[in-house]
Amino acid sequence: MTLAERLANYVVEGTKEGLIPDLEQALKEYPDPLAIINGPLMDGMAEVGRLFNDNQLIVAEVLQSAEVMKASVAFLEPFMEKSETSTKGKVILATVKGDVHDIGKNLVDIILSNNGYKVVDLGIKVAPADLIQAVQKEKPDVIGLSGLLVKSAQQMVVTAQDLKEAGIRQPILVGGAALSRKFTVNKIAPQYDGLVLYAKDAMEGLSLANRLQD
Ligand code: B1M
Repeated sequence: MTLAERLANYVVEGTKEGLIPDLEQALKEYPDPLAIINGPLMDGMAEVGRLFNDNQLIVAEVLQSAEVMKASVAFLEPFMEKSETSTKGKVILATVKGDVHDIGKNLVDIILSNNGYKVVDLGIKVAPADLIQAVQKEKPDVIGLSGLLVKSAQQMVVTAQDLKEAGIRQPILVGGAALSRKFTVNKIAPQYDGLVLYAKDAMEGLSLANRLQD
């Protein structure tokens, strides 16, 4: 197996045996740590999603794959580029109500934190009322919402409505597998008085946040 195949395979098999030496090797071969995550590790996750969908994996096995992904990101994080600039702005991050998926959100946290943002991570399954309370307390420049389930996309519509009703106007950045730019523009944005922006990945999330601060 090639290095890329082995890295994807750790995620698919949910095993960490040999993972760290291969990640060390990948750091020498790939342009940057994010290329390792977005490349072979995400390929592995896509395969896990496909197998799970096909009933060839059970939740417990997917959880092991998630552990491998998390361990890889934790190992690679210190090697990621960090900006020297002081805080560019504050971002509140949350996985929406009813959704436990947090690997993408945590990646957004790392990328934003490494690039000068103060991130307040509210965690998973965050109900609109808790989000509103945190926004009122923390007064962030951007509100970041993540969600991977189809029902999470709908939950983002509800969350945007609730934020609006609470008089909140800060820009909302949304991301996650079940979302699309079209859904964001047609379904979420009309429910909110401020800007609603869609990011397909963590790096796009960073560039959108940067544009908002300019
Ligand atoms: Co879940 N799961 N899962 N799962 N899981 C999916 C999402 C699914 C597509 C798998 C499938 O069936 N093919 C499917 C959703 C189906 C649907 O709604 N249409 C699914 C399901 C069904 C479920 C359960 C319902 C299963 C069950 O219990 N029967 C259950 C849901 C529980 C709940 O949430 N209430 C469940 C549970 C789990 C685990 C706990 C086992 C585990 C999550 C562990 C964890 O996160 N701590 C898990 C996993 C790992 C997956 C898959 C395989 C991988 C997700 C992942 O971590 N990807 C996933 C299939 C897939 O996506 N291929 C699947 C890697 C991660 C880096 O990508 O989060 O998409 P992602 O983030 C990307 C972008 O989306 C974006 O940036 C990242 C890349 O840079 N992004 C943002 C994300 N958030 C952003 C926010 C931003 C900006 C960009 O700004 C704020």
